[in-house]
This record gives sequence, C-alpha cells and structure tokens, in this order.
Amino acid sequence: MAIETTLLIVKPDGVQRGLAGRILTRFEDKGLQLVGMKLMTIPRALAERHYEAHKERKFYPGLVRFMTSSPVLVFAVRGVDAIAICRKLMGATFGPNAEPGTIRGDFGASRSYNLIHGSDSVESATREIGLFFAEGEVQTWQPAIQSWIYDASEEL
Ligand code: IDP
Ligand code: MG
Repeated sequence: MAIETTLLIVKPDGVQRGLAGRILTRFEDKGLQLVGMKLMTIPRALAERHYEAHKERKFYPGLVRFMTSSPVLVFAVRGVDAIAICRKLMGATFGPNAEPGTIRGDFGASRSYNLIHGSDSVESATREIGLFFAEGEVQTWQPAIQSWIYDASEEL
C-alpha cells in the first residue's frame, strides 16, 4: 500500500450536464483528500499530449475535439492506493458496460462521452499532474478527519 496522488477530469459532458459537483462528491465521500482543482477549457495541444498514447486510434481526433469543446473540472486527490480506488469509482470505460454504482455506470450511456478521466498508473498520474498543474498548485495539507479515514496501526 502506498499513498498516491492521481489526476481526475470531469469531462465536458459532465460539466455541461451539471454533474461536476456530484462526481467530485463521489471521491470526497470515499475518503480521498482533495489536493488540487481548477475549471479550465483544455487547449488543443494539451489535450493532444494528455491522450498521446491513443494517437493512432481511430477515435483520437474526436476525443481531442470533445475534450477541448467546453470547460472541464480538473482535480487531484490523494490517498492510500488512490489510483486503483479512483478507477473503480469511475467504472468501465464505456457507459453501457459500466456497473451501476460507478460514476460511468450511474450517469453515462455513451462510449466516448463517459464523464470522467482518471490516471491509470503511478507513471501516468505523475505525468498528467505535471501536464495540468504548475509547481506548487497541488497542495499538501493535513485533513482533520484523517485518523478516522485510515487505521493508522495497519494502513499508514
Ligand atoms: P479510460 O478513460 O477508461 O482510461 P481509455 O481506453 O484510456 O479509457 O480511452 C480514453 C478515452 O477515449 C475514453 O475515456 C473515451 O472517452 C475515449 N474512447 C476510448 N475508446 C473509445 C472508442 O472505442 N470509441 C470512442 N471513444 C473512445
Ligand atoms: Mg486511459
């Protein structure tokens, strides 16, 4: 177990549909610590870099167009095994396949408009946080409730 920081993005469909707050709440409710947040319209070059692993895929141009089409809520959370926990909260990539109880399962019916991005590994989390946040924008702070989120004798 390791304390990880991961990058999440409420995609344009989530912001347009007024779901940004409810989606953010899922992560807060789980006990993850909010350490960075900004509302922004992603510049094309940044979207292209963010999704560069998919450059050769057929859906890449449409994905970049979608991600730059209107504002997104970018945020970072921290916690023990945060990356895997966030991916679970998000659900499977395609809305129709995503389990109820997950963000994509509860709110989405599309394969491309799937509401939320989350880093999928320690390497991509580090890379993506570096793409979206400047030095010093990700906060370090002590949550007062921390001792009731984790069992300090076992998990920290
Ligand atoms: P992830 O978001 O669950 O990590 P990835 O495979 O990394 O899924 O794909 C990145 C994003 O590209 C997806 O969230 C989705 O918006 C879009 N995408 C992936 N595969 C398809 C597809 O087959 N058709 C349309 N859009 C896709
Ligand atoms: Mg991915």
